[in-house]
Amino acid sequence: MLTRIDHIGIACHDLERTVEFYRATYGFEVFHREVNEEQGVREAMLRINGTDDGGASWIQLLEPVREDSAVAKWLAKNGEGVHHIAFGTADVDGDAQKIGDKGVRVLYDEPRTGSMGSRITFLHPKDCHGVLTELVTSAGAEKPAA
Ligand code: CMX
Ligand code: CO
Repeated sequence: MLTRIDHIGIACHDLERTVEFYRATYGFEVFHREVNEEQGVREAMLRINGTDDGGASWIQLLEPVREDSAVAKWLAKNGEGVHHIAFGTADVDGDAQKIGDKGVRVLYDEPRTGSMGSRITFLHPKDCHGVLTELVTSAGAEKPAA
């Protein structure tokens, strides 16, 4: 069961300048940074609020580290902006299976590694009314779905 908006992924050309905008404008601080080589991104996670399923909602700022990455390709076509949304679940495997059974293309056979040791998969934007949609189970403890 999807129980929160886990994050909104925002593609940018310059991670440090974008981090500074979010800090100076809204007061959001960086909680975590990492490079995800598999996804081809350098990212900063800004923690916005906790959620009642035991997780949290984040802004994920993304700068490509490779020209052949999904984010680099998207930036070249669209410029900076909202790249994807992510829903949080305690069971990414089960939810991906259920959503795939409805005819929505799930991009990975098995979830891959996302921010902070989470497990992630993606739904094809063309099957989701134009929205690239991620499903994520965080590495931290979450309350089991009621
Ligand atoms: N949102 C909405 N539509 C998108 C999109 C996005 N982020 N990315 C691509 N599309 C659309 C394109 O506009 C294009 O539409 P048209 O055919 O109408 O022009 C179509 O999807 C195909 O796009 P493309 O540019 O040819 O790109 P690809 O098919 O090579 O890749 C996708 C698209 C979704 C398969 C690829 O971006 C992907 O695998 N994404 C998942 C991984 C990812 O995004 N990682 C970065 C984030 C990591 C993280 O969150 O941790
Ligand atoms: Co994401």
